[in-house]
Amino acid sequence: MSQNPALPDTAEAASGTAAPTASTSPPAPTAPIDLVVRGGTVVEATWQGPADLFVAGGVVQAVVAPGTAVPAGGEGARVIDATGLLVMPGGVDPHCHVGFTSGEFTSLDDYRECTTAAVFGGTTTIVDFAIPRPGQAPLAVAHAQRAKADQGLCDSALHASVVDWDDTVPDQLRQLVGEGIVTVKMFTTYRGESMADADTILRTMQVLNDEGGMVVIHCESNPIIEEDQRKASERGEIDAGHMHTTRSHLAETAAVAEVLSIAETLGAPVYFVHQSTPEAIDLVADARRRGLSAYTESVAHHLVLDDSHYLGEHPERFVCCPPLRDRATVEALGGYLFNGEITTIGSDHCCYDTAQKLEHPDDVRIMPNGLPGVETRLPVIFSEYVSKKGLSPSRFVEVAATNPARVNGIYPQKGTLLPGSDADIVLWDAAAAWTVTTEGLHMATDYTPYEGLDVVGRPVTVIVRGAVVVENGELVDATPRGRHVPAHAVDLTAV
Ligand code: DUC
Ligand code: ZN
Ligand code: ZN
Repeated sequence: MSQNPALPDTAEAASGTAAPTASTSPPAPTAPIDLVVRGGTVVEATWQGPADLFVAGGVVQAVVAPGTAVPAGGEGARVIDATGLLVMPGGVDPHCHVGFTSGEFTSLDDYRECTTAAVFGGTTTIVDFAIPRPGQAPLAVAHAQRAKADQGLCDSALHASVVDWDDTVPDQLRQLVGEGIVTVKMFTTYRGESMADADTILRTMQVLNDEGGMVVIHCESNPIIEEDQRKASERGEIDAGHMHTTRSHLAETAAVAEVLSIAETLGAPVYFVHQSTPEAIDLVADARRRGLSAYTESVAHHLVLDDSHYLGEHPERFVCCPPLRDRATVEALGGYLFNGEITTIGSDHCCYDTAQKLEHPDDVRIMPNGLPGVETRLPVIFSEYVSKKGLSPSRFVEVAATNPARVNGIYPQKGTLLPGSDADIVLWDAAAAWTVTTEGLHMATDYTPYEGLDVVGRPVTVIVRGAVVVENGELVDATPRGRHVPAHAVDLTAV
């Protein structure tokens, strides 16, 4: 529960301190127990309390009362002592670009590198994007990206993407949904790259709505942005130091309003990525209250960092879209984390380095935009909101793991510790104090936007489908065991 009286928790999280439904006589496991996590405090989106976990064959078998004996056959199980630690479902990052090409730049990591950083940060599932370059077909691009999943240290799912409409797109979308790629990323901006027009957005939403899929969309009004950029360029203010003045709140709300109107016309679900302003979130929350399945994702950097970084020594390292906002906006955005209006938190991880950013230091229109963040998403949000502001650990799990799995159609395989779920588990030291440094992280770049930030709370041991991959902060198993996780039709009833 929130300890900040001004900021109520969601109803779900508020009821979440009830005793766990741990059983003293667990159901007979389907295989001998091979892993036991003992002595910790299990945190799920709906409850937290002392409990032990039984795992067999990479799958959670039971959540049991502390000290419950392992059923016969499991005498040789490995036992991990989680005393003093939180035991949470591994993080699910709903917004993670791996080796992402935009304009002339490709972000620097591959699946092995990105998922290595992910597991160090407590994330055990990433959702990547398959975004066609001009002229490419969505289906082929998705197949090519999906084929990389087995290079990962953890599992991944995929958003497809539609940029241009043609007669083949409906069948491609149906095939994608049939194969378990049910979310489709669209952009209202980046003309000539990934921008889709309103017709294409409407038609894509229509087909996906019929098939059980969902559009996930980057909303910034391209005409407004291009006009603001033109004026900024005339003033000689189109460099990284002016990034925050080139993409306005209004550009975001205008595009959100238009896309919501389309979704509402169709009765189609829609998920807004990286919402960075209270006005934009309010539009989505109001639509939800009118009965539309509309969802807000915020990303970690918008919830923590502000636009003062554009005035610092390395403004290019903070160039992202939407840009970092002023401190008052960041604070207001945080309130939506407490009041339940933010559905998920992603990273919008884009692993560019400083040299790439500085190829065009004076023009943010061609500078690669995006921040590295797959590894820092969970620690930074836990520290800023759970440790420092009293957000409940259950709400943290809800936005960082459970809801991302739900809206992406991969729950309850991912995002929970329910029996039958993949044993993706993070043991978390809520009291560990540390300082974020580039050297201490594992992303394939030369900087972190959180350099020098003092943080409380970190993952200690990370388990991927029953295998201990990170132990006491060290990578102990680099086996590329990642799999592509096919999604089922999105079930939004519980979100
Ligand atoms: N925003 C970013 O900051 N990076 C990648 C794409 C995007 O929309
Ligand atoms: Zn985006
Ligand atoms: Zn993105």
